[in-house]
Amino acid sequence: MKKRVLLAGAALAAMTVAGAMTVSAEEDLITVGFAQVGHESDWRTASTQSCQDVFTAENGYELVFVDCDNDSAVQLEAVRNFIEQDVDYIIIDPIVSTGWDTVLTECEDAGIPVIVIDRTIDDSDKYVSWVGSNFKTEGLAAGEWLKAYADAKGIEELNILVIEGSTGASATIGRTEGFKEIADKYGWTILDSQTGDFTQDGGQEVMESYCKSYEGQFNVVVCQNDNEAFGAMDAMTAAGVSYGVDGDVILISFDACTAGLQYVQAGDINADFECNPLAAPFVEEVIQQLEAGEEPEKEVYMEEHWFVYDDTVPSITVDGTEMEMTVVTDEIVEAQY
Ligand code: GYE
Repeated sequence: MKKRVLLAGAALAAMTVAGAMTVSAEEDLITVGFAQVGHESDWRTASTQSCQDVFTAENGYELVFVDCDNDSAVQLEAVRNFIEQDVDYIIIDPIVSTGWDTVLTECEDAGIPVIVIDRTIDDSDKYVSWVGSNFKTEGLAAGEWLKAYADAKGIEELNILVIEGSTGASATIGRTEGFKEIADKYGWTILDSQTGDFTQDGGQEVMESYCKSYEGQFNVVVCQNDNEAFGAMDAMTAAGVSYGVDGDVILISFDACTAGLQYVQAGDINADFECNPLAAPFVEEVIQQLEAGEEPEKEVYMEEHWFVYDDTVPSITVDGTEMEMTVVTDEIVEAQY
């Protein structure tokens, strides 16, 4: 199954992979093509960095990295180019969760194992392994924390605005479904739910329009990633709406990258549900298992934490499991990606 690109001889000295990287001669490297979503968020930057740190020549890899700029057509094309280049392994972080079976069949026919990271592929199982997070659990956790927090603060009515991530992304679908399940369970009102495309600009734009349309009507804003929350904070500040632990609006976010946690520590974001982007070491483990002829796990879940400003709610129960809420400290911020 494995095809190794053995680079030897002067003729190969200037060979170019993906038209971008020149690989040196006389090296026996495992080539890995990575079709990354884009560069929309802090989370994404950390994910890209994680892969670039792990798949180095020193570690025995040639990484062919393609930033697909949130364009599904570009991503399919990138995967087909990897097949053409006959790479050893293909990593895909799928922009959207559907439309994959044909191209994954092409990978299978070419004998190239595919490893999916982060977002899921929901209409094909022609990949070796998936390494990522349970987005629905993240949404459920946000909802259960909100319930416990509102009870502790004596807030009886919750009127919620959601800023969703990119449409069709499994991260968006899972977080939306999980949170909505809890909102329905407790009879909360979700006033509106629009996409901010996982970007700061998108979050700001949606929040600006929410501040006009729902002036004085909302007391919770749920942003499906930190960058959207940054944009939403700017929009609320401009509109004279206070948020965070001392404000009128409870602000919830996902990802918990460094800057997000700094806002939690400052009390501007009330709670931040981590999504761990450092998947590359686990992907490498999968590749090494395949190299050794072993069968890797089909699904590998990342470890994550739920972060808060203070211990108003020390723990929550999600799907019957008690989960601790972690108060952000300097050490946590410094250790975060
Ligand atoms: O939450 C967001 C990024 O797919 C989990 O994509 C990822 C999401 C992450 O742009 O910041």
